[in-house]
Amino acid sequence: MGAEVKTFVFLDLEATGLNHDQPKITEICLVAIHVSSLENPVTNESGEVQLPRVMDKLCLCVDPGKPLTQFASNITGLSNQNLNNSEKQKFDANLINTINEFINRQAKPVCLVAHNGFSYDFPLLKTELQQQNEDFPGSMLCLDSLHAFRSLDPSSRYIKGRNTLPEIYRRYFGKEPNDSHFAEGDVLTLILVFICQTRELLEVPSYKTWDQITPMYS
Ligand code: DCM
Ligand code: MG
Repeated sequence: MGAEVKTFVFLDLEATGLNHDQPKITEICLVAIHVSSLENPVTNESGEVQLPRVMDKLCLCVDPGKPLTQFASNITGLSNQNLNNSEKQKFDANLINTINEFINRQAKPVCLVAHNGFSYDFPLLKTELQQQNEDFPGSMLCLDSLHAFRSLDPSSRYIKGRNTLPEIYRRYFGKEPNDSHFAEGDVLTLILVFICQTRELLEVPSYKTWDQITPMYS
């Protein structure tokens, strides 16, 4: 199913907390990359994989309209205070329009990719869309890179801390990722590790369609 995907839209959300907190989004980042760039990675003089030159990015901060947990605020650097001081807008019909326009500019079919996306980012995004009486097309593809990396690494499936984004990044690049828990930082880290294994990741059958995603809460 995934073989004909033309554009991968890497996605990360920051939010007020975890699933049981019924979180609201505080930041969203989408970075769209054509499959040709993923399949032909560029390396620097030291042989280290680089981000593709051609990337479309959409990164926005959002007023969640509810308190962040102290922990979420500590790790993301976002707070009700700094979001309010900058007069950020809520996750509203305009934002959904902006996201749709961004996705519609990409060569289709498009597949959304998020790390732990099936458990967190996609259900939360679906909840936010449905709260505005909106949704993505049910046929839109999505892929959870955590599931895909786990399928490449079945023996270590249940090792605690294995295949988290920072752990995979440290394994491939031998250093800490930049800007963890910033939506853009997490997306760029995801793209870099994805590029290291694109071919293998796209061979594991881990796609869902958007209509298979259940909202986190309603
Ligand atoms: N989050 C949390 N507690 C954690 C990890 C994450 O409350 N231990 C919430 C806040 C983050 C969001 O999940 O904004 C997304 O996580 P991440 O930054 O890993 O993408
Ligand atoms: Mg993040």
